[in-house]
Amino acid sequence: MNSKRHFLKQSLTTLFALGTAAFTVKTMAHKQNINKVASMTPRKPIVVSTWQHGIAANKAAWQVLIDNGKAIDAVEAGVRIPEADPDVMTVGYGGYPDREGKVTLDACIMDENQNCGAVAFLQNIKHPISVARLVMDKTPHVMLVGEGAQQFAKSQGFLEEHLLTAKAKKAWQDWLIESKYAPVINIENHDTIGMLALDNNGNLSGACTTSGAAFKMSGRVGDSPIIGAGLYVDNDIGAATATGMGELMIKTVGCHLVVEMMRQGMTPTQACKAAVERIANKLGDYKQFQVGFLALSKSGEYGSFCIQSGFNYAVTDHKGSKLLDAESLIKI
Ligand code: SD4
Repeated sequence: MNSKRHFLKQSLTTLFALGTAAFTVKTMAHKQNINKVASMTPRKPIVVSTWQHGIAANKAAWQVLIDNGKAIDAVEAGVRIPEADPDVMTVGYGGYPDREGKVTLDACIMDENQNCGAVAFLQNIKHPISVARLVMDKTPHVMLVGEGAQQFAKSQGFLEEHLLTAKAKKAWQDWLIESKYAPVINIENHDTIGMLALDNNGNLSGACTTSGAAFKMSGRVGDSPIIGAGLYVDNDIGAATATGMGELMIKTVGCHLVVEMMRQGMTPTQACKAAVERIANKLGDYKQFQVGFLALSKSGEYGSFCIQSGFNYAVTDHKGSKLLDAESLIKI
């Protein structure tokens, strides 16, 4: 073999060996992260959820968890509480309508086996999370929207109900006076519930449900029913959910990003912060909006981070329930 060819062959062999070594190291590091997470003694059961209404929602979820129930059943039971509460004006019954005066609901749910179900632009059905659960359990699909979602819900025994309360109607009528069509979400008019739970068997699940941005355009769907944007669960690593201006979460596939950051070894808080920073670095207009991420790891560690101060979340475990303020990018 002439020396040029010999040199080339040797270089290629070396390069291949280096590449293989790098890949092996990376794969090992990745496996170690999974093992690290899996080998910690999980603080379980535990349930976390967004905003103050999370306290009442966690209570219902906790009941399922301490009865040795599954995380997927806990999160469904939990978020049904604000869905049915007319005083929670950002979720389910009593939620703010769109600019046409219609309450349109988005929800999704995900279990420990990567099964998931979602509904979007669903009208006149009080518990979108339970419809999402049935989409997951009983159909070959992940998401049903609008009329189709409603028909499916009715076929499963859900009743058509009027969801626009007098209070929400009044708010809409007041809004109509100026009819500012900019889909601005600020800290006052959004309060989606996203809930994550770790059960006694060490399994994670999550649920997210909302009436979306108040006075949104008709047909607008936010991040909350979109797996990866408003919710994501990977039972090897952790789970994340989001609240706030859904468009920002969709553009960055925010919750999937949070879980992937945890896979790389970040704590839940660090991962939520990294996702908020991604939004800040990529999307110029982020400052006028609120976004909050909440994450729970396989070991029961939780954390949160948001753009504006004012986002809080509820944590319930054996020590009781508490409401915590998330750290924020913009401090006031
Ligand atoms: C949305 N993310 O529809 C939802 C709104 C929200 O707290 O989170 N409210 O964009």
